[in-house]
Amino acid sequence: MESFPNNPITHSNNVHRTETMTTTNSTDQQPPARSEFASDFLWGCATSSYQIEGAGFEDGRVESIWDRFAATPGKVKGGASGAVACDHYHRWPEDFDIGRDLGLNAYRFSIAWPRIFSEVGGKPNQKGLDFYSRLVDGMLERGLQPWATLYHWDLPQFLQDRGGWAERGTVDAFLEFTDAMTRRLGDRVQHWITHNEPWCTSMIGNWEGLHAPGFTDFATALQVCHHVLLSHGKAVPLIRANVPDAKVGLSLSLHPLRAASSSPEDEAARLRHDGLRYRWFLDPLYGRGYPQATLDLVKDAAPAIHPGDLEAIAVKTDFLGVNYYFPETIQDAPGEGPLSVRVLPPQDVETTALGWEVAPEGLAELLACIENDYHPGPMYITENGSCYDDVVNADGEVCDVERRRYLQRHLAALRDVIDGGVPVKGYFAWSLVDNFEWAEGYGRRFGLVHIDYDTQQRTLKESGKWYRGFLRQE
Ligand code: IFM
Repeated sequence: MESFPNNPITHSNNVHRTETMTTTNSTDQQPPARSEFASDFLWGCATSSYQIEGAGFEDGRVESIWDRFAATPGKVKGGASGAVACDHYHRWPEDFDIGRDLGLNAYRFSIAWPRIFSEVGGKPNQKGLDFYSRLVDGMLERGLQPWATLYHWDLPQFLQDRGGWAERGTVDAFLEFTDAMTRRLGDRVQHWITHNEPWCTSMIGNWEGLHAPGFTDFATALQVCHHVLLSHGKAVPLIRANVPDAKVGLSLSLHPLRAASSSPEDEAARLRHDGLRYRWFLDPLYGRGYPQATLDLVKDAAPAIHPGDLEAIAVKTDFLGVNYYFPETIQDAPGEGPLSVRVLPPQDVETTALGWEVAPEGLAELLACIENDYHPGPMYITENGSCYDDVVNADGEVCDVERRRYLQRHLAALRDVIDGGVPVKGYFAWSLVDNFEWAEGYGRRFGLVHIDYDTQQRTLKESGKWYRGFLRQE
């Protein structure tokens, strides 16, 4: 689950500059065709371990912070957890067959750290390593290029018990995990994403308290964020040492930011929000350190930074993963949170079932901003998708026309921004299958494939059929 429109957060102060990069007015035209993208463009779907695997305590998997959080009354809607989820742990061959039949040429998955380590300094769990090895073989057999994410939020609880990401020692533990996985899979997996959405790991989990581990302390969140970025920076050379010709990056969740009005106050608020939501991540990753204006605002909540940390974080990467869902509108709100800003809920615009604005032009705007501001090299859309209240009809079909349209319009926007010169090399739809949507439980569906959680039956939705036709150029 991404930031909610009313959370205390939000994007770039360069939105106006997009005009020089691209045009974004063609998102409502004809659906795009695959032939309008480069022939080597990657077409994937993305998933994550805790959201789909299930098999909560099988084959030596230990408790994660999400197991603990989900077991805490009131934290997850309906008291749901990922204990069974889509039972992908056992049903992955069927899921990968669906991916192959869709015509995907890539698949993004994440590795559950609690399947690999059960104690600090322990030996990696052979059964956990073997599972991911089988998974990767299964992808390759079906023509799916594996894109492995090392951290998609399921921290082992034993590490949280020692302070979690707020503790510097967790960086070392992450490196042990990275080493184990890249040694085991590095002969077959070339593409590695160190972290998925550090914003969510740090801020939603430790400031907003809406995700595991559920803390509400801003200083803790900033320290967590620093350690997550540091662990990324330190993992990159390790991955390169273990994986021949590795391609390494990380995935950030980002939003284009709009000021609520043309008033100087709202514009200033947008810039403050931008400093934390966008520059706090991209500036250090691209060698500029944390933005001074934001450091001044957060004052004593600023993280402890050791000599050499910023150099480590600024390690050169091979790509940037961008997860895009919606734009944010920012209003000046004196005294509200450390930045005196408010993120407004969308008004008088089309939204998804989660209340997220549908704004394909925002994808183009965001990508053009990143390109203008940082020139990060190749970018991949590592997540983009929409939540709707899908139902299986009497004919056994899911007519999710809104999701199909969402997908078409976002791909059209992507085509246009690429035509405008922004180097995006692949697109991963979120998600292959409906899954555990974190604090929202199972009521929120993002999949191209419907899951009946009682029977585990998979049904390709209308949106999935359209993606299949698009990919197969039918
Ligand atoms: O389901 C999540 C995913 O885990 C991270 N990015 C946003 C998705 C939709 O909320």
